[in-house]
Amino acid sequence: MVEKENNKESLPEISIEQLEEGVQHVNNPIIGLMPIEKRYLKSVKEYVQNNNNFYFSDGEARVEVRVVSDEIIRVRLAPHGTFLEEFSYAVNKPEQRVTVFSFDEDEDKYWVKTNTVTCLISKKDFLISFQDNQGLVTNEDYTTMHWEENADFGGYYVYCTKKCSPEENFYGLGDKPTGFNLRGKRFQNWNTDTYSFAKDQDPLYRSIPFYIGIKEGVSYGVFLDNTYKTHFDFGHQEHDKTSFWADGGEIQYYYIHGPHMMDVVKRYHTLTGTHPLPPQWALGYHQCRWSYYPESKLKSLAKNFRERKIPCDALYLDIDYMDGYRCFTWNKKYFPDPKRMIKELLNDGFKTVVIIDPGIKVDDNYWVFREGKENKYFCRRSDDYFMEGHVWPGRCQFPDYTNPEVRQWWGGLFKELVEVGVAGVWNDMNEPAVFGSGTFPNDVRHQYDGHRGSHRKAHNVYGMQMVRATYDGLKKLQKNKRPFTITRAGYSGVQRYSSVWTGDNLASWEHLRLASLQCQRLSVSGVSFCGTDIGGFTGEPDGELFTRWIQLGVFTPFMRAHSAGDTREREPWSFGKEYEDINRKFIELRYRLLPYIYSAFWEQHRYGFPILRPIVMVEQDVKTNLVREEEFTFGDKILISPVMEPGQTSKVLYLPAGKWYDYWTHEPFEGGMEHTVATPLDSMPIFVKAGSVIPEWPLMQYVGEFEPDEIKFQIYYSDYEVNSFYFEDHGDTFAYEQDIYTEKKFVVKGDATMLNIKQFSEGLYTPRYETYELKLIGLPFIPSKVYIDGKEQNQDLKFDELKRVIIHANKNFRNIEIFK
Ligand code: MIG
Repeated sequence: MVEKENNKESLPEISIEQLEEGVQHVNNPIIGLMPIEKRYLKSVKEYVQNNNNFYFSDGEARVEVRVVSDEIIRVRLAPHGTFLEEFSYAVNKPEQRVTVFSFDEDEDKYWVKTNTVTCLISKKDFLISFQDNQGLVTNEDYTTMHWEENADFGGYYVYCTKKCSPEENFYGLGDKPTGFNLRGKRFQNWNTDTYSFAKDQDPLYRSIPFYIGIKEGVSYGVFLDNTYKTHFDFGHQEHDKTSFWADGGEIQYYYIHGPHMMDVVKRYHTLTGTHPLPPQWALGYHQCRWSYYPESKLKSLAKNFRERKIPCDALYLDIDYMDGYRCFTWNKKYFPDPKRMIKELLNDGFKTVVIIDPGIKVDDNYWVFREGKENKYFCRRSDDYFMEGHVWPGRCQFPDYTNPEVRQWWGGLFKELVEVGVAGVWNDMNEPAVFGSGTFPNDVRHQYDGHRGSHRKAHNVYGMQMVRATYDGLKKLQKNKRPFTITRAGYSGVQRYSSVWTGDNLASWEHLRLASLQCQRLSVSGVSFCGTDIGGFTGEPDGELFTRWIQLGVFTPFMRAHSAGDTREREPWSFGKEYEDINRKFIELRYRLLPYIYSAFWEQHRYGFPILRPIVMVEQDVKTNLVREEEFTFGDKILISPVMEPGQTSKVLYLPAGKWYDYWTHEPFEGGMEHTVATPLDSMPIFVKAGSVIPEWPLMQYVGEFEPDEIKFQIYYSDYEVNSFYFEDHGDTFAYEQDIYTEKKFVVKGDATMLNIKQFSEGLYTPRYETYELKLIGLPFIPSKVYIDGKEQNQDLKFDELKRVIIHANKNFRNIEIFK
């Protein structure tokens, strides 16, 4: 299959350099070439307070400072004094969540103060800065916010320039395929289909205008909620300035206080939401390819997984399952009876996920096109012509997903797919991508939920609104079953509707490294449910690269192998027995750890914890020269240092402060230092934090194959107190919203002669199993007595070959004591 050469040209635009030089010339039809100047705020002349909103004016321009919560303050700029209507696709509920704040002024400045943050506005020069309650300045303007009139479209280019201190580092911004620290670099956000993207290529598929700064060990965040093309410069043009700007709309940013990076990310989640719980099967292994067809091919794929005993939960249908690439249709030659086929796959434990693109074929005999045409659901150009472009089906028109009525219609289109049993939907090409031109022209109009705008404003949210419509539609049609969706494009907040994958990567060792970086970065940017095309989309991995990618994939929240149509077969067994056995071992590991992985999803959903945590997040004051960027923790208990080089037999890694255990050998390791560990192909460095309680399932070939009759917990001895969470529920409904779940907290602490494990429970779910198997790892003494809830037990307390002591307890135990 030939990939269309497309989407690579960028749109005509005014060069950033021109803009940054401060003066540019635009061709005004009436007066010819005229200079456009950047204009800056002057002195503050007056202020008005309205509840938690403070308005400062220099006589013409106005600035709004809003106390959003104790730790979040929003700043907006209206160059001519009138703010745009309050509306955001990213921020769920912009309402106030705080009661205590104060306002004061002295000769030089005003200050708006909450318990944690003070926002200072200097009277003379209108500079804004933020301090913590100890008076430490975390973030301050270098120049005042400024703007430039945009004569072509109306509105303004809007800018904010902050001081950047020599020690300051920057993180976030979503899917950027670059080193973890963004310092010294410049980026833009404009969702772009980037087939076979390269390291450092920018922009890619998603726009997440949110970054985290760490200065002198203190973290803060800035979320620029602006959907136009946005730009970020982290000390690139000038080493002492961090700037962000947008090609339209408002400067509207949220300052989010830390002091820890984790606090910042959690608070960013309070603004933009978290992932709903995915159906549990979606955390299993997914097998995808462009494309598996016809039916016999899919069937033999399924058979292979079961016969070879390689666990798998989902199989994908890429664009060829459709009739001439018409969405919501089937190619009946390849798939004569989809309902029967999907049912048969399901009986064997496989869910079927299908791709749906936004381009609707212009064809009056095609019901989706007719409905869209009759109801005026497709996007139109400024002069009312329909927006037409070529994608897979040929000439297409495109629904305006920024119109709630269109979203409603779109959601309903999934009715038949749900009826035939499709379990998940994959939204592709929604940057939106168009062959040849790349994307829509800027003059395309969008309804924008009643806040009309051109494509300049709607481009970056188009894909997010598409997958939102998809998610909401599925949720309704599936009657309280959790939808599974995956999207390529997105904007801040997309996590409320979907998982994402990083797009068309390459089968190379460099891309394996990028996979780790991109997923970590997405995770701290609000999109934890992410993954990469395991093995690389284009090009050919060898067995070693594929296996190393599977190993990393076990620890990416979304685990899917995918490959382009013109590549060789890419299944876990495609590279020969040696690799197949290792791939199986690691996919099995994923399935054993599913209850741990699921619990991490719950912590993300409920508390806003990112699932992947870079080492700088785990240990904010870590010496950066010790950090290997590919290393991260999954949840807060398991650390992974994936192997990133061919032929590598050992690697040096860093363990953050504290005590750790080698997952494979149970050998204890000291943290706060580097270690050299062996990395044979059939292994990968995995470490567990002392004090952890890690739940494991018995091995299943797919989620729900059987109900476990016992949950196993690996309990790692610690001489300091450590808490662990464990979550369980039905796994595929929204009953958890009515408290039908169980959240357990374990508290582990030991000393030289005893180990104590406490359990606390919350929620209304009762699992069917009765007992736990507890594997005690790292005991520094030979145990002789066990008490469960005060009663001495008669259990065998011998060490097994892996130096573990295994005991059993009722699932409702409250307190276990193990004595020397
Ligand atoms: O123009 O559906 O990124 O995962 O297999 C290419 C075919 C369209 C791009 C996606 C890729 C998918 C492919 N799609």
